[in-house]
Amino acid sequence: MGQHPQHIQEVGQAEDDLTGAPRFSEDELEAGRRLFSIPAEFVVSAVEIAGLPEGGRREVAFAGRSNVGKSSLINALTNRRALARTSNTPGRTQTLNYYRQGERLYLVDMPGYGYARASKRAIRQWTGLIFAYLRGRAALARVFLLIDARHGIKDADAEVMGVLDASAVSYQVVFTKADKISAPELARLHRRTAEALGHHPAAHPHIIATSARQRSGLAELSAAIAALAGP
Ligand SMILES: Nc1nc2c(ncn2[C@@H]2O[C@H](COP(=O)(O)OP(=O)(O)OP(=O)(O)O)[C@@H](O)[C@H]2O)c(=O)[nH]1
Ligand SMILES: [Mg+2]
Repeated sequence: MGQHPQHIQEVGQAEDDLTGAPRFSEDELEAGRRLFSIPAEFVVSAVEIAGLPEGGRREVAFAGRSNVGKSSLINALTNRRALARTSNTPGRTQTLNYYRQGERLYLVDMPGYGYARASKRAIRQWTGLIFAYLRGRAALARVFLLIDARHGIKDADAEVMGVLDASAVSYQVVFTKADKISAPELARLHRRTAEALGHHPAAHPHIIATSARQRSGLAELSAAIAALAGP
């Protein structure tokens, strides 16, 4: 089944918690608070890989289907209402947007995938950019793969997971819009998704459930990001 004991134990720990959030120590949570107490700053919007910043910082990217809540989650994490542009209309973010967070880290807001109503040319351009970035960015410490809590993993997500597995890029699932479903539904989704992740070698076994609207799960996600930024 591809599930090793450590995986089962970690998932089991999180299952008691209705948010599905992994448990972090007080020190880890404090590191998260400290990192995000520094104001984030916009750096660049890149339309091609050649336009990405160089210079030794690590980065974490927020990937997911169109409209899943990537930009909203970045705003919630950084405590800014409109650092990243959000919209009801899918396809809002069309470039790789870099935000400096503290001394060592970039947050990267990505265009959404799986949005069928854009022009063929636009879809080709975004998809090319997304996949080239995910496959080949050495500075990328982890991809946070955002999954809408109402929908779970869709085909377009599974395709991206396959690419990340094949490229050995570490990724972690983050549920968004947890405010839209009940606690038992969230617990069920968590179990089902954790089981699916057991088949994906590059997937982190912990899932973090968030709501940008209710500001839930942000402390845990901040702690996970701070751990990647290093001391
Ligand atoms: N209920 C609820 N709605 C949310 C939440 N996060 C985002 N939304 C809504 O979802 C819609 C899309 O949010 P965005 O943050 O723009 O989504 P995105 O993934 O950046 O979308 P693209 O850039 O188009 O790929 C907006 O109408 C948000 O208000 C949440 O936690 N709860
Ligand atoms: Mg966006």
